[in-house]
Amino acid sequence: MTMPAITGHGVFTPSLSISNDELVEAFNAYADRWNAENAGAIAAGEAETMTHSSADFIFSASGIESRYVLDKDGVLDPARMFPHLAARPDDAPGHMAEMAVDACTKALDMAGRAGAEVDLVICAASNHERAYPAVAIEIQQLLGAGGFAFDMNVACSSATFGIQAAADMIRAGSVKRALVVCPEICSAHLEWRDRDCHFIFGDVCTAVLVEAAEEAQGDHWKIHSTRCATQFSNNIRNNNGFLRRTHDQMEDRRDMQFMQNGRKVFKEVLPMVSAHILGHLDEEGWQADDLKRLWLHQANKTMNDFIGKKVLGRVPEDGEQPNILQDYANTSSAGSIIAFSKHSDDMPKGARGVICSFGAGYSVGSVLLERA
Ligand code: CO8
Repeated sequence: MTMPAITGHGVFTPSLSISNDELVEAFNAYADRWNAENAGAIAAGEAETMTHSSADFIFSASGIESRYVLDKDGVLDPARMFPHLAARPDDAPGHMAEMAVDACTKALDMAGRAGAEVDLVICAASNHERAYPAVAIEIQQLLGAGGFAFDMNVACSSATFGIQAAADMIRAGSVKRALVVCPEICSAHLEWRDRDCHFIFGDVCTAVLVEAAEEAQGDHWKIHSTRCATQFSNNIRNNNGFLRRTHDQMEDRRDMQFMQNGRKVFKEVLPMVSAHILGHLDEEGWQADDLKRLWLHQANKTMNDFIGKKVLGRVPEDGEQPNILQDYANTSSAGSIIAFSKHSDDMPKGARGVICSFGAGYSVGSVLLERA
């Protein structure tokens, strides 16, 4: 059977970033304004004082130091706390398509391929700019790709689920060359006015090119096997579907943005992920010792430390389980692919590793790779 491979990868990183200190300064200014505006209700016991955020808390609870964003001014304006990202007119490329073309072009260049040689584009992300036409079809057109394209959404696991879909189609012979692209504009569905989560997310786009290993024109990563799993949970949820209207008032729109019960997610997802990776290795006859690198979903450093230790049976050595969340924060589906893209080129031929994403759904996806 055809062995699929990742032959190119690329990351689009926005030019703007927000440090924890900048973020906390804006949040605290917003909280002070809110407390002043609601002083009467607070005094009457009808509202609670909004508490300040803290850069020390953010770093110690998550490992995040900074995040990239498409717009900084709107997020840091205490009177707004939301990015300036106007919907694009119908005759202009969308924000997601623009980021995607940048990341895809990098992936194609690495693989020595042109857009016209691609016959499948999967735009896999945790939120899409519009319902239809599929963003993936716009990306297909901008790249001059053929074949077909579609959007998919499995929240943080979108990239690995997309890679499984692409790899399966290449094995089956229904496509020759697929781009799995993950444009994540998390800043536009994050509530920057909520102290519990305002620090978690950032914007980015990743892309991987998947084709038959025998077609690779240079170094590549054989996709030995993929494994996806889901289990319903409301602990990470966004209700912004087409049955809902968007309001400007915080009360009305809050559940139409990212909501989570972070503690529960932490507790419930950790055992699910380590068991998933160990089960996948076992099925393929791989040992944990075979893994030279773990490119994990980038949500929380403590979470990744735990998973790495559980899978390897020891504390991972420096570089074995690279984190990028200190610079990028949680970028949903893109996180594990950024880690892979930035921390894989040094590995020798024959080295093995696993990409693993996990998140809302719950969902977990793993991809077993070997350098070739
Ligand atoms: N500053 C200061 N103190 C704070 C702050 C803050 N900003 N926030 C909370 N605190 C305080 C709380 O008030 C609390 O104080 P007290 O104990 O006195 O009540 C204390 O800190 C502890 O609060 P928490 O229990 O909330 O804090 P944790 O230590 O649990 O850390 C985390 C919170 C970081 C959220 C942690 O629970 C976590 O990382 N959980 C896992 C989360 C996770 O993996 N989620 C995955 C979501 S991503 C996903 O699936 C994709 C979704 C789609 C993308 C969405 C894009 C927008």
